[in-house]
Amino acid sequence: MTDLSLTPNTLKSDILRHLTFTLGKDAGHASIYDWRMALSFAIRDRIVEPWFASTRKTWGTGHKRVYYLSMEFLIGRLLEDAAINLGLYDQAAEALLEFGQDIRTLINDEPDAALGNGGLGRLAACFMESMATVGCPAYGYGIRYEHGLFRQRFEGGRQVETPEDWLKQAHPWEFPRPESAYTIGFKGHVEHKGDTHTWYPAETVIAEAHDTPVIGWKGKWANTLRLWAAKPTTQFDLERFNRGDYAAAAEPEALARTLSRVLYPDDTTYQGKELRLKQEFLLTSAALQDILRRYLASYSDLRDLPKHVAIQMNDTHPAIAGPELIRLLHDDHGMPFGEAMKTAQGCLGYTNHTLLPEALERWATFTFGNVLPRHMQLIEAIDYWHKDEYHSRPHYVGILKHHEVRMGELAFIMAHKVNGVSALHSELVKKNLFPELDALHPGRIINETNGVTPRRWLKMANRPLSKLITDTIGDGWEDDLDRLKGLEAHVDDAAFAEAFGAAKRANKVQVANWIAQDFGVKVSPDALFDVQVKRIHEYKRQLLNILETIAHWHKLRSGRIENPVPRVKIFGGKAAPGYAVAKEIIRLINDVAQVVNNDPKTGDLLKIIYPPNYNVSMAERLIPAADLSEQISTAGKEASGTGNMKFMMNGAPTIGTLDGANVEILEEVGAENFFLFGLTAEEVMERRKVADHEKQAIEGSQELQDVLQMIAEGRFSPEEPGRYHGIVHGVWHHDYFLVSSDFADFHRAQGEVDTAYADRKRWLRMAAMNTARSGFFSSDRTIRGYMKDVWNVTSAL
Ligand code: 26V
Repeated sequence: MTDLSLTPNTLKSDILRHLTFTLGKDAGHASIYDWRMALSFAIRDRIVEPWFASTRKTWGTGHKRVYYLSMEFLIGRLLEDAAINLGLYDQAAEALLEFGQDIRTLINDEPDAALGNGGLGRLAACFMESMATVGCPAYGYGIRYEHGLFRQRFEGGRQVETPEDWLKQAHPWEFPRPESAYTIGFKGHVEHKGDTHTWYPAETVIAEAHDTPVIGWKGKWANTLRLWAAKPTTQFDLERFNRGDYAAAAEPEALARTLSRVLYPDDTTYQGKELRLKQEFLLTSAALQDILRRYLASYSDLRDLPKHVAIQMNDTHPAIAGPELIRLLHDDHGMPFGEAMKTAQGCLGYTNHTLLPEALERWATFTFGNVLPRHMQLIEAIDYWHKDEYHSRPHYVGILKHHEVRMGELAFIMAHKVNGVSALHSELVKKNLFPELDALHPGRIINETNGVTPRRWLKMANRPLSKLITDTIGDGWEDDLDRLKGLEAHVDDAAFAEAFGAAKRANKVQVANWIAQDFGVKVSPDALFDVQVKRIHEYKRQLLNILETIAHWHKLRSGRIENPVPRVKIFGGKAAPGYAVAKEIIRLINDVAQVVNNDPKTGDLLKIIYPPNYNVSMAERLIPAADLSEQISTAGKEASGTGNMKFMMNGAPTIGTLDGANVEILEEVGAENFFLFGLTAEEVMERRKVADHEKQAIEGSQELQDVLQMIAEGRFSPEEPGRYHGIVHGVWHHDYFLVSSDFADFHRAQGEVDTAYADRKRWLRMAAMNTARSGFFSSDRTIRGYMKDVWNVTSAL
């Protein structure tokens, strides 16, 4: 075996070798980009061995494999994560120093791979890392979007989107696999002869694999993230080109590539666009063809597929996996339909990530039947089979309703396990989303509470705290996060508490410097850093947060607060480009920031910062510097949340509602370390029935009245006083998300935050308790849950 002993010297010579021979650059003339690529290749070389070893072992032992199908993998930067998991970070830093290079500069030069919208995509990325860490043999399957999530700028406070182009520079982590390519069909017609069904697609594209190795903690195991790029089946048309028709000659190529061109940026409303359906089928069909090819290389009886293959559908986006697997088994391999059903169900699991009705995928049967004619027939057959098998009353339960294909029902019926992503959410999936199907299939719906990888979100993102943790309880916590409990014994030790505070302060100083440099606002690192970062959505209630901020400002300026606690309110997040209300809220936050940040009366006591283009890297910067985690969604609406877990791990107490995983965070951390407010999910349902709940709530809170009045009068938009009439009117008359009803209690809870923060000893204890009790929220725990309850697979380590 090649000797990959990892001394700084070999790393150093490998960096130089790659700089010279891979990049063709001389050290004297190399740019930051060149050095970053050279370092990335040197690190990647060290991933390849464990990657091969893992793959060989899985083939050798015939271990069951997990296939995670997801339209989104929000992986962010990979260099630092890989270096840390391989234990190579310090050596790399040292080697680079000898070349006069700063490793941080190189790390920050890497584009942030934003192949996802938010929570669902980031969860998939955390799962990939955890599956590698716990030694679960797995492939992630996704799409290699040329353009990830758009970049966000602010112009006059308004969001402006520009295309993202992470692939403009070479991506050092992937291996193109042109030999792993599959034909994907669309449209056309189906011919039936007896029991044989043949689909003749009218359009075809090629899905070509690009593999990125995913290395687990300490490099003990590595899996593959396989992303598909769409390519034309018909090559460049030379004849047309020679005739001088240059545009037409390139047309098939351009059309095919459209399929993997861009990530859909709207995660709030489902739109029923043909291109999106094609993307979903591209991912799913390519994945399933790849899975069957791999299976048939070792086994021949397809009925045994569930013994060796577990396929997880990340939401309904790959739910076409059910019919596609049946098509492959039944149409292509001649398995009887009923047996194909059972086989597919044995393999498939479905995770639901949202209850919001507008985000549930429902395709018009017309669109669906046009794009995927054979799958449309199979869905009718599945629906019929299910009704027949379970004697369900047709008008109650079904996939097809009102000329639509309901992907949630399809995924449910095709899966042997369906899961929600937090305890509360899973109960609501049973009660509100699939009550009839749950009754027909008791036990199929289970819970797997989300988690996040502590390697990226604690070890890597928060070095000062990681060091303190290791100094206090030793190492080993990184892949056994329950050990953080060991910190509890120290929370009342003044020296430890101060060290905890010092770690937090170091992170805050970094953020304060960045804010000063990039946004020209001076903030004090001793102020309370209050952070709300996530996609902008009405249910997440950034509006509640900014309204309360205005109330606080109003109180401050009128001198009604004794010994005020200085606060920095930090917002971050993108709105879907077509989501007008969300964009209004962004503009309001920016307008309020303008006024507040320039108010000499309040000065350093209150600052509002909204850095544009929130992404994974910005999260890694902000979360370790947060004192307070804002998790204030209308109860019953946030499926889980995962940011909430990252803040907790990094020692930021939550101000939050009883929603999603907040419920479990509260349970773990204890009420004394959590700022709870707001209506419960049940109270929310009741409250909405009150005809004028908005009016009642607003009239019950002088503060809220004043705030709405100030906005309505144009206090924050003097050049256009009517700018926010829509928002104000919404709170008064169409407050579906109950901003008004929860305002007063939120305001009260924020006051308690101030009181707690002013008592330094109490605050540090709370903060440390949050870290100490966050072990449950490691995605290793989540993955082990899926392995046992859904996938029936063991660790290969
Ligand atoms: C929905 C749609 C609708 C159709 C078009 C494109 C598209 C893309 C993404 C989505 C995803 C919405 C669901 C989602 O992101 N849910 C979030 O999942 C997190 C991980 O489980 C969870 O923590 C968040 O609470 C939940 O909002």
